Amino acid sequence: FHVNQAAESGRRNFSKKVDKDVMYGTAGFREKAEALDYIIYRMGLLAVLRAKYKNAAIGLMITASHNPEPDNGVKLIDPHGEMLEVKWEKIASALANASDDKLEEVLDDIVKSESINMSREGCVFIGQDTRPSSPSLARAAVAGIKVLSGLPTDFGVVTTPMLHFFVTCRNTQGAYGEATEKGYFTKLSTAFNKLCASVKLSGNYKPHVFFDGANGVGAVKMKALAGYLSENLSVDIYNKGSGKLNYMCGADYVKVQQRAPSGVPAPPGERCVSVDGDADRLVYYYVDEGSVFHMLDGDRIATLIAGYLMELVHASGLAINLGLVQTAYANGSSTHYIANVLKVPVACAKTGVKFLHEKALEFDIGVYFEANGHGTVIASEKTTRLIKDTISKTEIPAEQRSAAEGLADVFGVINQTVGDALSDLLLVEVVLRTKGWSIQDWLGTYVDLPNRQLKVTVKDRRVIQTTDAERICENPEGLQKKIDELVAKYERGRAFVRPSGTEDIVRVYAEADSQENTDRLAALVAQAVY
Ligand code: NG1
Ligand code: ZN
Repeated sequence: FHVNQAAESGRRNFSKKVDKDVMYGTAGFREKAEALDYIIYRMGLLAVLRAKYKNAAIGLMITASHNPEPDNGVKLIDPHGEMLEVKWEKIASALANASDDKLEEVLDDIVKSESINMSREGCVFIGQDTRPSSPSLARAAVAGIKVLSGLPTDFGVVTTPMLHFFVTCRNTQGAYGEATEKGYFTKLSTAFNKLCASVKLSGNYKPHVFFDGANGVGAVKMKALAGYLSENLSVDIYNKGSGKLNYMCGADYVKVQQRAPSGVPAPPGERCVSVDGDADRLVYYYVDEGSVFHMLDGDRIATLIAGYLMELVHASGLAINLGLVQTAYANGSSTHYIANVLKVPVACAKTGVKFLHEKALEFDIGVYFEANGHGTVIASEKTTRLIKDTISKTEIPAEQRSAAEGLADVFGVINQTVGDALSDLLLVEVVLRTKGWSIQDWLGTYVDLPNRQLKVTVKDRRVIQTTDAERICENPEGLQKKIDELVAKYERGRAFVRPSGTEDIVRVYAEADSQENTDRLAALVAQAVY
């Protein structure tokens, strides 16, 4: 099956340099770029095996998202644009950690235990971000794909969500769109332009945004997309790539530092937006006349979109159950606003896009966002069909039809396969335009509760075990009782602890009525963890 050739070529050209075990986590593998070539070669092999196993195209994305420029990473994309199945995450780790001598044996094991039909086509779509290390790592992936006689298609520099889109298009025989850059831009912009045409400019909305591209692929692709948007949105792009990737800019910097990025003029009161290094996350913000920074993060985006969708669903008269999924990190005020003002059901999921996505599938239309700005909207097949059928009916009232058309266009703009900064940006702009809102109007919908995150280093973070979407701590015994006692002392208090999935620490989150109280509560909970 060429498995011996794959092992031989691995030994010769991509020998394993690192002894330390690596793990395929929520973001795939992420390491210093120099330590990655053998891992990516092996992921090329695995992608072919997965493609043959699924009898479908698989994606292989080379990126380290918001991490610093010297890092890089790789993640695989499943046939419908989902993240790799959990069982195969373990297989991926085992393959990456095998010694050169054991490579053939491990590959053979995978083929046998998964009963892979090796005569099938192994189609793999490859994408990369703008890191200097990405091209050579992409070549390692191609080498791995070819040695198992897979079929690589290299899309070059693309955003992570674009690659998810291409994979989905290919595996649905074009039903989701055309698996090309032009197909992607055309799908998003056609729906966006149609939605814009249906609402006149009004109120405080100005169709202009300052865009921080994090010196990465987001800047490149926004520039191309802007050409499709005609008069409906003008975008001033900054951090286009002359500076270091993600350095003092980008969505993660803005969210974590709670400040505007360098390199963007951000005039007082103007709407600004930052994306991360692979353009799957975005946050909005502005700086006011008094130089105070105001952020509109994933929670805000989620509430804005969910509210808009709820209005469309009501106006369409369709029986669609719409819900919003957050994590425990969502600000308590946002949850309160969604549930009690917008009257949209809210569910809570464990941290990690995979879990939010899974939970969102329980609704006919599910909106999900992490506070850091990663999220999207998904519709069930049944709902998509219902919307389509409604539009084609002749006897329904015009208002209902136009709402149904609005819903259909929302799903043209949104990238259902995964959180997508460019597509999310277009949808946010549509909603603001429809409501005639400035960014200040948007911020005015509710007031965030003061909140604090702390990191606590412990000997073994796995000792901390949680339940109820990470909101309750089951182990060590007695810790939850202590947290409850502390929380009870604070007005609007809430706190939880959980082990991080990406760092060797325990995270503490707290919120309360004032920043002072919040900081005190967070510190006391952190002490209780020790
Ligand atoms: P961990 O380290 O498990 O808290 C962090 C983020 C997640 C997500 C992952 C990347 C927080 C609190 N956590 O996870 O939202 O972005 O990294 O997959 O922001
Ligand atoms: Zn990212």
